[in-house]
Amino acid sequence: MNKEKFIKKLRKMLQEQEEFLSMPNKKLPSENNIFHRYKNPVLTAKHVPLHWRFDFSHEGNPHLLERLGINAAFNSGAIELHGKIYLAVRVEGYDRKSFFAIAETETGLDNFRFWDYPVLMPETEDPDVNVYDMRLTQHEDGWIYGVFCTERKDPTALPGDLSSAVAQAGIARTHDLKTWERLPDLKSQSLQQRNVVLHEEFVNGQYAFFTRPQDNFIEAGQGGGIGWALCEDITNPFIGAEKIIDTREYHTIKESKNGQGPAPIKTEAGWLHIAHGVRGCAAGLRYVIYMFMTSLEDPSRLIYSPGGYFLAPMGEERIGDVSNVLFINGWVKRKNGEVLIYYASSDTRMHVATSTVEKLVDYCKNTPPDPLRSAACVAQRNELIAKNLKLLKDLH
Ligand code: M1P
Repeated sequence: MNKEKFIKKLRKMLQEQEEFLSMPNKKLPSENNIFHRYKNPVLTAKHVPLHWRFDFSHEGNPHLLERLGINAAFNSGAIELHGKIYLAVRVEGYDRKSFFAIAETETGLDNFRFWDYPVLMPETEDPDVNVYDMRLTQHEDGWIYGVFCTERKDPTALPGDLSSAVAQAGIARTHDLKTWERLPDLKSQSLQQRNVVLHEEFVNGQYAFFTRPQDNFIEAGQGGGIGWALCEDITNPFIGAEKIIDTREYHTIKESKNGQGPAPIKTEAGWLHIAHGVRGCAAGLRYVIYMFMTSLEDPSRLIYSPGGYFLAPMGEERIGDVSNVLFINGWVKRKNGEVLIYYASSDTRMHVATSTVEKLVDYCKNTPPDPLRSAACVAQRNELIAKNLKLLKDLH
């Protein structure tokens, strides 16, 4: 391609991407009056700046070929700072390595723009092979913490085993999402950890973590569910025994595993939690999003546990790199009580759903818990039906 054509093509690509990025999103009618989905994903691989992918020099790349492809933009932490929404996005290259990048928007719903460079995350003396799924916590100590999964090859893997890995919780902190200080990885009594989240408040003068003890890289195994543990010193982070606060149960949406989403939101009625639950089926694992609440006095005490899922993969959300997955590690409570729920679908893209603190608390308090058996579910539903039929009679 001659230089003139090259420049014309590059300009066209930049303009087309700008049009794509500035496309307004559309709120969809709610099917359950609890939350609204939106028409378009808020972030995809296509949102990543072209200067991350192509070499723009005519001399070095006369055909304007892509040099470093991006596979996906998903599982993002979220925070509101000075009225803007920032997502700490898990961006994955064609080479299967993930890294973090910040995307910002004024609206929270569309027009997300990645910063010019991905996050430069410092490493510990034991380099990370892969990092992902950052939860952002604005802690009362004044720092913004990013707690994420750091994955490394299992040093005990047999020769030829190039899959066994070890997952632990990496911890970093920042004031501006630009410069990060890396702290040592969390040390716990569990063999592996993923989906670890820092609570925003001190508890008994200590840092508090939601954890997910697991026996190996994939399976929670003996790890009974979402755990909780205190830590005296975040710069030397050790936790002792983990208390399981939200257990896995047989024949439920979280029978295989579960994991805390972002840090819980404080409400007058208690701490509002959102999490993912996993079950097995003929199509593989199915990941859905569910909610629960814990007590204000003791954030590790479960007080409401609505049965079933809150959000499950729907339409195009069902398909992607790892299909049948909804995953969440970011949400934002705005001053007006609105909640922006950032969820990822099928390890591929990011979406937003909106609700309010009032509705989500109502949902948690008044949705009946999972009665765990078909007959008990029928009894539960019949109670609702009988009540409604009576009310309908009065209506006519
Ligand atoms: O592929 C689905 C998800 O699998 C893992 O979550 P969990 O540890 O609960 O199984 C994570 O790798 C997550 O990033 C991924 O979305």
